[in-house]
Amino acid sequence: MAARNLLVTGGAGFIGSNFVHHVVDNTDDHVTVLDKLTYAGNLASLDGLPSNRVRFVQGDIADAGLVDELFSEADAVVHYAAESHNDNSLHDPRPFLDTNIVGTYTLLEAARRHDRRLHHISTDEVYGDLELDDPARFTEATPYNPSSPYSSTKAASDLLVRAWVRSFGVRATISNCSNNYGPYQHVEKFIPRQITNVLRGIRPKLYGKGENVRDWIHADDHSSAVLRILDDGRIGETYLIGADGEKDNKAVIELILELMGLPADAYDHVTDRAGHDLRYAIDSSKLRAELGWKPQYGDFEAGLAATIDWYRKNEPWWAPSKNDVEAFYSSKGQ
Ligand code: NAD
Ligand code: TDX
Repeated sequence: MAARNLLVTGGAGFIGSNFVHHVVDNTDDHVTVLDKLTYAGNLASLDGLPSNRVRFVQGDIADAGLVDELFSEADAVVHYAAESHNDNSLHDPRPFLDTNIVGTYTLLEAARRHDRRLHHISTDEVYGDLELDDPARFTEATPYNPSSPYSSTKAASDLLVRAWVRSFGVRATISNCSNNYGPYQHVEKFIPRQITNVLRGIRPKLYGKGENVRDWIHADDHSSAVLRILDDGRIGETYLIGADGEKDNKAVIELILELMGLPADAYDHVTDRAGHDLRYAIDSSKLRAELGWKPQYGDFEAGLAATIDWYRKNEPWWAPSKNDVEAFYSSKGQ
């Protein structure tokens, strides 16, 4: 395939920056990152990438003029930018509406004007949650039933994409992925919070009883799936991305403690999240059968050990956010 100019929104965030590294390592494509650098964006996540392949533009996806200019220069757009943290959405939902809904609308209008291929990144949380003892997993046919302000704005953005495909012929695809882990994840999120707590001598914090199940996938596997969909996905289709990684939160916190050389019970139970989704689980058969994708990081324990190692070696990357994040959580008894 000829080298493309990709516009990647949210490319200074966790999954977006992993995708930019993946593109540079696995294709000849050039990348322009459009990122507002909110508290969640970190330019250091793009350190070491070649300047003749990756360009950074600071800006808001809801800035129609800037978006218009960048779309005119791009062959295809991969849209990661979002307000992404459920706990923040319970505290202050407004930025979630502005970025996840109005921002996505702004990109869709530009895709329509410039007739550009757009891939929209979304989450399994749009489907709500499953019971712990339910053998079912989410599929592309599962009805939308989001629980939190975050997941409801992601659901809204998915529905806007579908409407712009059907009404205006925009060439878009959607993927809904399960919980990602790996390097460059903000310390507000579950796994990096616990790893950096241990590194700081703070006890890890488990919400409620910790029975909630998440379906973990390495961020690099998410990236390879997105590239497959961008290359060969059918326009207008939704693909679920997952790697059969279901684990309850208690098991994950115990594994982190063991891998870091501490007793498995050296953590605190704290106030549960309001409306806390019980279980997510993805059936990714469609993506695997149609596009021949499969995950490379089959061993969660090995992937987690490598992630712990990354946080050990990259304290300057995460240290500036750590105190503010812990102050926010402790103000809520978490
Ligand atoms: P993140 O919070 O780490 O990164 C989001 C990035 O978007 C940041 O760099 C931020 O500066 C940027 N951004 C926010 N508002 C912006 C705006 N208005 N204009 C331009 N840039 C803006 O999030 P993440 O965990 O990397 O998630 C990326 C995407 O993947 C999101 O769409 C999220 O819904 C989706 N997703 C995440 C997960 C997960 O496990 N983290 C799972 C499935 C889907
Ligand atoms: O300190 C904590 N203790 C704890 O028990 C934190 C921060 C979280 N938790 C629990 C809540 C969840 O059950 O761990 C689980 C994972 O929490 P998060 O990392 O906040 O992720 P989650 O709410 O599951 O959402 C994530 O996956 C789907 C991403 O943040 C979303 O952007 C994505 O859409």
